Amino acid sequence: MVEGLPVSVTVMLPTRNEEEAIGATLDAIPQGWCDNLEVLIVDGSSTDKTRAIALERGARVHLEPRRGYGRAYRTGFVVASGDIIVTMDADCTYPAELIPDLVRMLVEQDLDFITCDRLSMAEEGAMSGLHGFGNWMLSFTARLLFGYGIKDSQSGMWVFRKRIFENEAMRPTNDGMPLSEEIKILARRHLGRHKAIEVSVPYRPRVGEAEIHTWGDGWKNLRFLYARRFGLHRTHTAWGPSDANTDSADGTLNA
Ligand SMILES: Nc1nc2c(ncn2[C@@H]2O[C@H](COP(=O)(O)OP(=O)(O)OP(=O)(O)O)[C@@H](O)[C@H]2O)c(=O)[nH]1
Ligand SMILES: [Mg+2]
Repeated sequence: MVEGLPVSVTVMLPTRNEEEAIGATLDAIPQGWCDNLEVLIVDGSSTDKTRAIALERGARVHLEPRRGYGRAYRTGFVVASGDIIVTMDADCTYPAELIPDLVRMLVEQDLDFITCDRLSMAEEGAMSGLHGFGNWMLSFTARLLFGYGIKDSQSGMWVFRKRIFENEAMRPTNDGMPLSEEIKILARRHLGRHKAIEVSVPYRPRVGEAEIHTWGDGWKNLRFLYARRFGLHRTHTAWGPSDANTDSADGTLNA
């Protein structure tokens, strides 16, 4: 446990219908270890109780009705108030208890970006054989195409400084699941392997049902790697929130 790190941190979770897991995920986030901690849900118009449960627990909720995992992050990265951003899924899979240690590592080692590898320490049942193979395949392809040596290209837990996006080339372009591999590729390319590192963390079985479409998402991720490598990727929506988005922080959101 770390005491009083002099930093402001936003822990950000994209959510879409996670009522079974969001409460436990939020409860697992340690409190009181840094100057300022914002817990931010970027919700993609959940039709269940996700937003209500998050508000009940004091989290900030930003509503991003445009669909997509990447879309949620491309909004959240701009509206987050912290200087350091930590991301995780809202499904109890990532080790929230390690957040203070990871932030301390970022600060003390003067890093810009940490991505958390799940493949080395995944717990029994955390990843099906098919997902494990898909992850390996995508990570292998990413290593082959980009040579940046990331073990787990699909991990959704990153710890980084918000200011990395002041360089527009660092801003991920993909609105879907491929944003996850894209942000790591950009980090290694623009920040370098001394400032952008990978550490291994435990990974646990999911709580609640996933919306992931194994074959569809796997194919999109693979296709994106080639598109990004050969400059054929396109941005479909602009960086940052749209004016129509609502947020509990400014009182515009009605749960
Ligand atoms: N805002 C928003 N969040 C989303 C959307 N799609 C997925 N999410 C969230 O993004 C996170 C990652 O999605 P998951 O379904 O866990 O995907 P995954 O981790 O690849 O799949 P599992 O291994 O089965 O957990 C979860 O917290 C989802 O609730 C979306 O369209 N909008
Ligand atoms: Mg997940």
